[in-house]
Amino acid sequence: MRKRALITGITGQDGAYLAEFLLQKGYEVHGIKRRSSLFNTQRIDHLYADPHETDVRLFLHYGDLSDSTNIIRLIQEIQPDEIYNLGAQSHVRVSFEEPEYTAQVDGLGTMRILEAVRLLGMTQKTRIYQASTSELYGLVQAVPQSETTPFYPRSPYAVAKLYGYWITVNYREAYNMYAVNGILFNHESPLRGETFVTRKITRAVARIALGLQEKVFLGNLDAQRDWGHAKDYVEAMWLMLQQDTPEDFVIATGVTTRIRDFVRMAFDEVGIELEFVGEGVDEKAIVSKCNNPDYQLPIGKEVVGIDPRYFRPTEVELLIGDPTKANTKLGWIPKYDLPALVKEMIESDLDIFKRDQILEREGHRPLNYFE
Ligand code: NDP
Ligand code: GDR
Repeated sequence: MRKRALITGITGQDGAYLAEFLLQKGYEVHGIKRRSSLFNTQRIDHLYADPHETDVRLFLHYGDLSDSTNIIRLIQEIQPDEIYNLGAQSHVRVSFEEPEYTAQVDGLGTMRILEAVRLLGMTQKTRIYQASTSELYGLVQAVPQSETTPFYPRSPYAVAKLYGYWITVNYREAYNMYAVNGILFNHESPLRGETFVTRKITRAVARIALGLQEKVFLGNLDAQRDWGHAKDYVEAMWLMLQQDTPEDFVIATGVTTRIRDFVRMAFDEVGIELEFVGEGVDEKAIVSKCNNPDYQLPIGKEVVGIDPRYFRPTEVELLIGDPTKANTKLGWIPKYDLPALVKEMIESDLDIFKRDQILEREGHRPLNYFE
């Protein structure tokens, strides 16, 4: 029998990579998408086949994690063997602006999935993956952070995810369910949302190099993140649901990098060397060398500035994960390192914005224009 998976958040970065991964493994994949006034399935359109064709294995359903009745009905109809709960208001900065909604979806939404499986009598049939996060560690207690490091969340997002983490553990213990937390550290890709820092940087570097944008404004350049590739991380999610006993795992690379150094690496990728000058909100980055004749940026040109709007009321300064348990028990070893990730993201954004450059030259409004 073909396995059936249900993915919440299938239209997001991880949902898209996971759907592709599971389809390749032969699964029938069901995804929940939100109703939106515009199409929101761009990341999975290449996987979607006309429902009238034969051997269709990807199905999309309208739904929302804030709607219990919808969640219960979908789980009942689909009867999934595996549920991947990836749906979330996933932006940490935004969670300070929308704390209640974030708690509804990221916290209670997790409980809705677990409770639906319990109410429907499916506790021994359906395995559940909960998208937990390194944001749970928050204020540094110890490094590197492992499955036993204490949590100290630093944002409404992290507090909501803390509830999601513990309600998953509780349902596992109370009802003998196969429900696990993947404590995933930051993972990025060309499909990363445009307002997360890595993608914001790679988009800006591509646009600056192509002469479509003057400079980019960022927030805290001193924060350190353990960045991996989303493609590697969705494999770990699947592995976590294939074990004999349900357990929680940290998924990370074990290498941490400052935001400032990610900026430097991204500009390096297009042959532009930077020098950072000034301190705090007065810090900026200027071009110190331009080795690429295609991108004519003058020495001394300011390409990065600081905008305090991007600072967070409480920040997570240092994340560095210890993936030993995943390495040994799951046999999970990431294939990408940070330089390969940066290269792939820059190449993809250059490709996107070269198309915009052509449109602009021909007097049309670029398709991807927004800051
Ligand atoms: P994205 O922001 O790219 O995707 C989030 C998904 O959730 C989108 O499909 C979004 O739909 C959907 N969603 C948002 N609100 C709701 C709602 N109310 N009901 C149902 N679905 C909703 O996140 P990622 O793919 O990067 O992350 C996936 C999960 O993993 C998230 O839970 C995130 O918090 C968590 N996580 C991510 C990490 C990372 O580094 N990427 C690290 C650790 C954890 P729409 O497309 O319509 O907005
Ligand atoms: P994060 O990712 O908060 O770690 O959450 P994000 O890329 O938003 O921020 C990383 C760090 O960069 C600093 N920063 C900026 N961030 C943004 N977004 N924009 C800026 O201009 C900017 N300048 C500096 C931030 O202050 C922060 O320190 C991500 C999300 O995917 C979560 O859903 C997930 O749980 C965690 O990763 C692990």
